Amino acid sequence: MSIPIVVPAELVARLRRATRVVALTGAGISAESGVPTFRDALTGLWAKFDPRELATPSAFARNPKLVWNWYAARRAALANVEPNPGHVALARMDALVPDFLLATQNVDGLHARAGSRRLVELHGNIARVKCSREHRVVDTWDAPADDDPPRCPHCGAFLRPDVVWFEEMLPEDALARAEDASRRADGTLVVGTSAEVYPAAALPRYARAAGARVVEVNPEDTPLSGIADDVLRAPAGLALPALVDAVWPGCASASAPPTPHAADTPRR
Ligand code: BJW
Repeated sequence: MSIPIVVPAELVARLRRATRVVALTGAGISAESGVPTFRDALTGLWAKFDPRELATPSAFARNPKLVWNWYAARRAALANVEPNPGHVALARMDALVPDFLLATQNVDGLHARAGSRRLVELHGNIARVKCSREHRVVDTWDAPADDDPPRCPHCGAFLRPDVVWFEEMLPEDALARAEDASRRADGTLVVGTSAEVYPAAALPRYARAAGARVVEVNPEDTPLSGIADDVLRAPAGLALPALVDAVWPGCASASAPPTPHAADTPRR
């Protein structure tokens, strides 16, 4: 039985008029693709680890093999997942809203695979690997004879995933684009994030201060629920297609590819 999603008429009217929309997504949007969120207990081999404690430079310094293997297992699992209707609905919005930006905290690459083009990845991308010393992205490396992480072909330091761990700076350009879009937005969507990790969690507050309508899509309450004008308490894979269909009737289809407009619009 599917949950009926009620999209308030005032929200429909506001989003239909909106020309500058920014969406912030977190792990929850990929949950329906089968990617575990950070708050979910991990399964199998990884059940005894707290993901938030593995995603730190000190965890990697202490036990590079453990952290490398955790990311390798997640990378392998991602090979078997597909974008879901929530990702597709945001790719549709990219094609429909003149000035749109999707800022994701996710490293899984599913938004790009769904067709989102005006996209910034605030916490990097798990598919890329970089040198842990010089931070140069590395495309190929030799599998080590032992079980340690592979080594940088240039300097011999361990390689690591090109993601942002706690206490590390976010990519400057990605963060600047997300902050700029938020400060100019007239509508903002906050989807599938616990909104506890900064600086990403501050973005909807900038949009709110700029006068944007704030829409949260999350089955659970978050620290941002209190500033949201509308809260859709439903899984993103149901709520986002319903939202897009209510605002732009007939445009939420999962099968229709994004229009050329999105891909051709220069990045701002
Ligand atoms: C669904 C659903 C469905 C389920 N549909 N929804 C200001 C104040 C306090 C602290 C700080 C601050 N500024 C900076 C900090 C420190 C720190 C921080 O924020 N700590 C907090 C924990 C307090 N921030 C940082 O360190 C950041 N760097 C930084 O600020 O640099 C400056 C600095 C330098 C030196 C010292 C100090 C600061 C970096 C943050 C990097 C975060 N990295 C990770 C790992 C990425 C790589 C990887 O994937 O492994 O990013 S941690 C993890 O959290 C990951 C996520 O992107 C991020 C956010 O999690 P997210 O996406 O919200 O997931 P969950 O699991 O928490 O929530 C899922 C949600 O989905 C839930 O709400 C569900 O209900 C919902 N959901 N199913 C819709 N179907």
